[in-house]
Amino acid sequence: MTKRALISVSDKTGIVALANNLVDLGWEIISTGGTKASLDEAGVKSLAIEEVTGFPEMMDGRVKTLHPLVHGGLLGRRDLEDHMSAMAEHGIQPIDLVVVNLYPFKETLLAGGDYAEMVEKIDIGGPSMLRSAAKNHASVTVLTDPDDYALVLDELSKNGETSFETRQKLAGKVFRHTASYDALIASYLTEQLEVKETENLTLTYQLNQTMRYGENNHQSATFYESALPISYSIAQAKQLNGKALSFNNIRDADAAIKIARDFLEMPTVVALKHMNPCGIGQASTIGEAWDFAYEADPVSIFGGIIVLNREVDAETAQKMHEIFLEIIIAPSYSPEALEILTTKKKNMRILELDFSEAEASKKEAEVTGVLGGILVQEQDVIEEEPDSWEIPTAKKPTATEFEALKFAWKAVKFVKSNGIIVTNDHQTLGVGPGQTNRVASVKIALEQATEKGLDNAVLGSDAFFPFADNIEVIAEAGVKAIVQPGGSVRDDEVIAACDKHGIAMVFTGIRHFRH
Ligand code: 93A
Repeated sequence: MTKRALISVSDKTGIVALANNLVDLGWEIISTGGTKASLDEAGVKSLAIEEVTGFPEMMDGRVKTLHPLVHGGLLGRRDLEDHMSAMAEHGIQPIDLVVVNLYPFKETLLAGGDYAEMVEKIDIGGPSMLRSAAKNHASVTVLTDPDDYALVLDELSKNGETSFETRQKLAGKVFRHTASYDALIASYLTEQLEVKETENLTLTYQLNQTMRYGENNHQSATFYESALPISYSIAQAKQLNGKALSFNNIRDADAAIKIARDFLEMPTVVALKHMNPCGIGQASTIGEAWDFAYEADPVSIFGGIIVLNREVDAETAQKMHEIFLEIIIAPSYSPEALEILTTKKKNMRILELDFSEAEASKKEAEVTGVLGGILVQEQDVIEEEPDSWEIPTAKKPTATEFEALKFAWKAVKFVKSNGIIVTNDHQTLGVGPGQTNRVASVKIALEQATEKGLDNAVLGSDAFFPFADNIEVIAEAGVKAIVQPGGSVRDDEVIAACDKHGIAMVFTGIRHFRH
């Protein structure tokens, strides 16, 4: 019996060639309205769906393929006598190949489609045919992606049929495709209501790339990006030079980008190592901001991840070229800068990422994994109100100190807990990340900062000081202003220690743990 293929596609890429090849192989083509128009135009013969169902397409196409003559032809088991006789009794002819891609829901959403348009883009007949065909992959081949057309044509022309393995693989792809399609519709409809994203998260991710390895080279790893891309995320960065990004690169780059987007008001350079900032520098030019970020910790920056929030000029490129860096990310590079950076540095990863649409941190969902589950929380975003910070100490911060305290508070949020940072008003001077007791973090940050000199230096702590011992260490180093959330049962002792040493201390009332 003549084999039949049903083609009903929104994305018409490659279908003329596919249909032509199928006709040459002796197949009969059935197609729906718009698809048929494309095939007719190209001179490829096909049967209109109405000729198969005996029913007109109706309700603006809402009902076109939802018919037992279609679904019976897809679902009937070829290996069962009673299925075959039911088909014969009802005049159902088998359909052996389905080519369907769905209404462009995501594309319409990205293009700003209004609510009524979005509702019309909910495909019903397409997913139904895909499910029927995929369920019956014992006999039916199902194509959702133009990239797979060549493989199927190749098998058909060589063997007259596709292999079970290919049909099974394509069926799996169908359910991944419809699952993410449905998840996107679910998020869209849910978003219309004022519901917390963390309670209604529909995971709509698509494959971005498979990395050579994960955190270590015996771990395999894959990067999925959100089905609705964020323009300023690492997944969207354009790589101009160097080796592919590794698992650790992607995490570090993401962490650095998140910091950079909170410092957009001035030229800023963020240097990051192992998920912690090792230098943040802010200035009136990007070159000077680089100097500050570099001088913040010239040791840790070696092999670091650098994010600059303004175009990289030749002078800045020259300075960066002199040391070994793992990744550079910036909105753009002057041609000379790119030339300098790539000279003799084939491997250095240089990426372009447009920050123009980035805004300061938003309450996007943040996902982490645990064995057997995932944890979802909002990003750590809260409106900071320096004007209403409480100052419980006798000494009040000077205006210069207050500016530095604001900078320190913005930066310490990105340091792993227990996180301590020493800064002036435009540059980090010492970072003490991730120690299991706070006084150890204080010591690390102060030791680094002391080497550079403590001019106008202040100290920020991501969470309260549980004991006054921290203040003794800070006082001994000579730092004169502190910002921290407050709220410890021993706040009185901590305030008393500050008063004893003439230190000004600010309570923000907000904690910024980052584990
Ligand atoms: O509105 S639908 O859900 N109703 C249907 O019965 C139906 N059958 C196929 N949309 C339906 N389709 C979709 O139409 C396909 O999934 C494809 O996206 C599109 C192709 O239509 P045309 O060939 O008219 O361009």
